[in-house]
Amino acid sequence: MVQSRIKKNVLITGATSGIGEATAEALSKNFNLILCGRRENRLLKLEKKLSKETEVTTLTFDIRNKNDVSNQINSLSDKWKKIDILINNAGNAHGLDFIHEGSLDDWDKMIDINVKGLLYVTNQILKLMLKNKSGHIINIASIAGKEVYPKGNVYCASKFAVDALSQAMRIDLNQKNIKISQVNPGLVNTEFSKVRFKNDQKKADNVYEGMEPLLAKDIADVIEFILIRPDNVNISDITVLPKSQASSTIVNRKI
Ligand code: 8X3
Repeated sequence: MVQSRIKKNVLITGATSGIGEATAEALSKNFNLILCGRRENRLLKLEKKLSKETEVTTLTFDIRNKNDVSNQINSLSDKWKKIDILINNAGNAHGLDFIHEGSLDDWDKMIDINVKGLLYVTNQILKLMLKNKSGHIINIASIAGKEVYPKGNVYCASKFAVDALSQAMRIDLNQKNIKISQVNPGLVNTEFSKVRFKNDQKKADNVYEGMEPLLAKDIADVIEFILIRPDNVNISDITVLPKSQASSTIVNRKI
């Protein structure tokens, strides 16, 4: 008889849409899920759907609020506090403007969510992983964390920070049996551009015009691949682009 293995617990931030939601779906066969996000109704809907596949719980919080991050994660039962995997997915772009024309509010949001929020969550989860003496963190960065592009300034800076933090975590946690991986998506058709352009659907559509972008599921599949490697293997840093994208700015568009 094949012995059923105990499923690992995965906590996903930004699970209510895009790459986070697709990752929750992809992992629902073989992992238990802690779905985190700001939009409770979406979390509950996803919980209901994926509960047919696996054990699911949800935490509603905004990663910008360090007290909420700490209170919510600490509210988990002991069973769920054995977090084997953290997927730091929550992140956004706000605006696409020259550095001399950017909005301070947009800059605050990107740094608060993409950098500080990731740190608040990681800080809490690492306490649990260190107690358990094992763990795996996957940071979702971006090609924007590898190359700066015109008007990308602060968004790129926030993703360069994630890149630095992934490297730093890998170094500082090297002796702690905690793996750190990073995935850098290129153009993915999610709510990303709609948020960046403040619900201007036309501007958002232009980003993907004449080319075939990645789907959230394409990134979710890569995340799953990283997670199911043998324990001794770490995919440390991987950039995933659509076929038609050569760099942040070079895209083969059929227009
Ligand atoms: C998303 C990729 O190139 O739109 O992080 O900034 S890009």
